[in-house]
This record gives sequence, C-alpha cells and structure tokens, in this order.
Amino acid sequence: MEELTLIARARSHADAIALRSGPDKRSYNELLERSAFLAAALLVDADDLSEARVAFLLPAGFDYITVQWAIWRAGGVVVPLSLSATEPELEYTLSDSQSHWVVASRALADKVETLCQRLDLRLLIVDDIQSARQQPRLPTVATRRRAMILYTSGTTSKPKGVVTTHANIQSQIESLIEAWDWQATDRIPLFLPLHHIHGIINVMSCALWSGAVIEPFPHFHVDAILDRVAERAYTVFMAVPTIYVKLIQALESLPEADRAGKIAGFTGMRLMVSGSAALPASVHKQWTALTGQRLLERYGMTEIGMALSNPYNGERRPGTVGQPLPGVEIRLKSEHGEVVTSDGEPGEIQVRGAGVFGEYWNRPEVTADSFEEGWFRTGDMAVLEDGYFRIMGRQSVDIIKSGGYKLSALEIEATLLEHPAIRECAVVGVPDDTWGEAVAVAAVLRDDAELSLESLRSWCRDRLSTYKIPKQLVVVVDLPRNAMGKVTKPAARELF
Ligand code: MCA
Ligand code: AMP
Repeated sequence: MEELTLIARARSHADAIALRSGPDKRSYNELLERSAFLAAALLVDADDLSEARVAFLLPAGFDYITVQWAIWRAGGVVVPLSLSATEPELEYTLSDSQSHWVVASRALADKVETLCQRLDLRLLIVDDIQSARQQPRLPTVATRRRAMILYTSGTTSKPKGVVTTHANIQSQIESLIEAWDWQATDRIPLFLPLHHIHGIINVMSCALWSGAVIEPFPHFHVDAILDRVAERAYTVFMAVPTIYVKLIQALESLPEADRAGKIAGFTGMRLMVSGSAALPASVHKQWTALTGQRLLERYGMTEIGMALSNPYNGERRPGTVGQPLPGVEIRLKSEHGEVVTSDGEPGEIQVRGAGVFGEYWNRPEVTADSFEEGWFRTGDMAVLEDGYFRIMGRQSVDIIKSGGYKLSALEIEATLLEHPAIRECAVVGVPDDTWGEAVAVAAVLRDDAELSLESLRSWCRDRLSTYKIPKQLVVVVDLPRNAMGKVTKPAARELF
C-alpha cells in the first residue's frame, strides 16, 4: 500500500521520541498507531473520506498530531480551528469550509458543542475514542488530493480558505528540510498557534518529517520556555519578531545570575529563525549582541509556504529576507506591469513552484485574480539589493500584521460598525515596538453617543479574537476622505 510520505517517514523512525512534555514522552510508533485508529473512527463504515472537511479544536500535542494524521490517512481535509477564535468566528470557519465533523478535546468541547448542534455537525470528542486491537484498513490517498484549508485574512472582509494539496505540503516541507538542514537529532519547542503554517509546517511538520523531537507548549509561556532553553533542551528555535522582542525584555529583566544560563542555551542552538513579519534590523542586532546568534530571517505566506530565506550557511543580512528557497521561483513585477530586471527597482513579489496553493475554497474568481501568467501575486513589494531581497511593504493598506498575525482592517471595521455608538470607522495599523503594527480605530459616533477604548474592547471580546481588538481609539467628527469621498487610510493613520 502506498502511503503519504509523512507517514512512511514516521515508520522509518518508529521507535524515536516524537513528542516530549515534562516526563511524558511519545514515540513515532504511538503517533502511527493512534492516528490509524482515529482514522478508522472517522471513516465509520466508509472506505474513504473523499476530501470531506474535518475541523478540529485541539492544543499542540499528541492529540493534535494524531487527529491531523488520522484525517489525512482517512482521505479527509483538515481544517484546524483557532484556539482564540470567538463563537461567530468559529461559525464562519465551519460554515464556509462546509465541514462535516468537528473533533475536539473534552476540555475544549464546550466551545463548539452548541455550534455543532446548531449547524448539525458531528462532534467527536477525541478522549472518548478507544483504540481497538485490530489494524484498520485505510485508503490510498494520492498526493494531488486536497489536504488542508487554512483561513487567512486579507483584502476581503471575511477570511478566505487557502486550500493546499498533499503535494503542496510535501514540497513546502522538503524545501525547508534541505535549506535549513533539519536532522533527526533536532529538538524544537512548539508554542506558535496551530492554525497557521508557521506552526503547522515550519515547526511541527518539518520536525516530524525529520524524526526530530517536538516539545509542545499550550501557548508562548516565556518563563517555562526560558527554563528549558537554559537546560539546553533545543537545537532549533522558530518564532515571530514579537517573540524576540518579548524574549529580549524577559532576559534583560532577569538578575545577572539567572540570565547567563538562559543566554548560553540560546547561544548553543544550531539555528534560530524569525519570520511572519518584518524583523526590525535593530532587534536582529540586539539579539546578536545578547546571544551571539545571527537570526535567520525568512519570508512566506499561507498561500505559498516559505519563499525567501537568508542562507543557513553564509551571510545573514539584517533587514533582508535572502534568496529563493529550493523549489521556489520568484519574480518582481513593477507597477507598470514589467518584470523587474535591475537591482534596486521595486516590484510586487510573484511566486511559482510546487508549494504554491491551488485555490481559495469556493472562490474561483478570487483565485483567478490572484494569479498572473501562472505566478501567484503576493501583494508584497520588494527590491533585490546585492543578491538579497528586501521587503518594502504591502500594496494593500487594509492588511495589518500584528505579532505575526495577518489581520484585515475591513473585517474588523465590519464588526465595529455593529457597535451601537459607532456610525463610521476606519481601522489602521500603527507602528508598535512590540507588535510591529497595532490595531487602531478612528470612529465617528452617533449623535450623543460616548465611547471609551475600555468599553469598546470589552464589547469586542465575544466577537473578535483578542489579537484583533483595537489597542487605540480616537473619536473624530469626520473621517479623512479624498475628493471622491473615499476614506484615506494613510491620513487616518496620522490621527494616532
Ligand atoms: C496576543 N495579543 C496580541 C497578539 N497576541 N495583540 C495583538 N497582536 C497579537 N499578535 C494580546 C492578547 O489579546 C492579550 O490582550 C495580550 O496581548 C496578552 O496575550 P497573550 O496571549 O498572553 O500574549 P502572548 O502569549 O505573549 O502572545 C504573543 C504572541 C502571539 C506569542 C506573539 O501573538 C503569537 O503566537 N503570534 C504568532 C502568530 C503566528 O504564528 N503567526 C504566523 C501566521 P488582553 O490583555 O487585552 O487580553 S503567518 C504565517 O504562517 C506565514 C506564512 C509566515 O510567514 O509565517
Ligand atoms: P499570512 O497570510 O498570515 O501567511 O502572512 C503572510 C504575510 O506575512 C506576507 O504576505 C508578508 O506580508 C508577511 N511576512 C511574512 N514574513 C515576512 C518577513 N520576513 N518580512 C516582512 N513581512 C513578512
């Protein structure tokens, strides 16, 4: 029986430890056995899930990996749900993806139970599935089949489902294994959210592909992670720029005696990577001064996986994202529609390669619009300088990157407009030392209404994931507009 490569590779390091959490250790063999039984539970009497969407709400760890593998081994499409999503956000993801099942842990089931009843979805509590003795029969899943839908916010007010096939995912993983020299001897902490590819592909799947050890954390718990760093628990570390900012603050606030061991733990790692948002050159330099590590900055996107990376061997240049990764082709397209051929001339990054996604779920027109002559249009601007790409910003003013999360100003505005005090509003990203960009809102209020930032934030809590909630508010009489009456976002940004 031909198997997905990720599964076949797990067999080749069956006895090795895949997951470690305190004294608790799980081998690759346990992942294989448990995922086979969960696959059988999902199949019920069917031979193949035939790309049925199965959503799941699970923290990083054994259940997350075995459920993901089970869905793949049963022929389904995984739809990982965000642990910080609100009920309306979960409802949107489940409805838009046309999910058939939701798998959750007993501890998180409350978050989805009523939704599943309302939407008539089957809810499977993973803790309740007993493993049987008999080896279940599983279908053969061709790599051209759909494997995953991840929701990404952007230039539309509602997030879009990015569909990747098994072949796309394999290509994204193989590119990073080669470029960053992943080994079975690697050990990596996993604290990034698992509804985005930074956590799912770059950390979790690359480690599992290599036979390495993952140490999962329920979230970014700085003290616990620093303690393990001091114990030399890791060889590789991957994070967003905000995390490096927070680590610098945490290390600098420690007494000298506690700091040295933690710093030595970072210094001893073979690779530390930053990505998902621009790493300020100042943070890069501060990290090097503190730990001696030269952070490797790379650039990627949900639709394409990782595309550009500073070299593993060779000069890593602060403020740049390096060169195309193996299997990735890059071109820059100027604002006049020509392919850029000279250094220093800016253009939109366009990407081609086996890792590039095929479609936005149920959005053929948006999909067609986002490709040009077979190249994916990222909407990010860059220049090539002396062999290194430098990101210049985004074409859309409505995309905000906060702490590595990509947020849509339009989506946040649509929610805020439901507030009884708000007549009109403009959401923008404003520069922020910790978050890169922070969400800020300029609002015009209804007659006699009053609004404080605190009351607005508390009103948002049931409606928006906490990281989307505005951190700044200005109340204005009118929003800045151009001659056509359209709100001018750059001028709105000036209000803060
Ligand atoms: C937390 N808060 C935030 C954010 N995270 N506010 C704005 N932006 C954020 N990203 C707020 C919370 O709402 C809370 O507010 C307060 O900060 C403390 O929350 P806490 O959870 O304790 O914060 P934290 O644990 O320190 O989280 C910071 C974080 C997290 C670890 C940097 O944001 C994170 O994991 N970011 C990574 C996201 C990611 O993986 N992106 C990759 C997608 P309050 O106090 O009011 O409740 S991009 C991708 O996959 C592409 C392809 C790529 O290139 O990688
Ligand atoms: P996402 O849609 O969440 O996958 O986020 C992808 C976006 O993150 C890209 O389109 C870029 O705008 C941004 N991004 C990722 N890595 C970097 C980086 N190293 N520097 C600047 N922006 C980045």
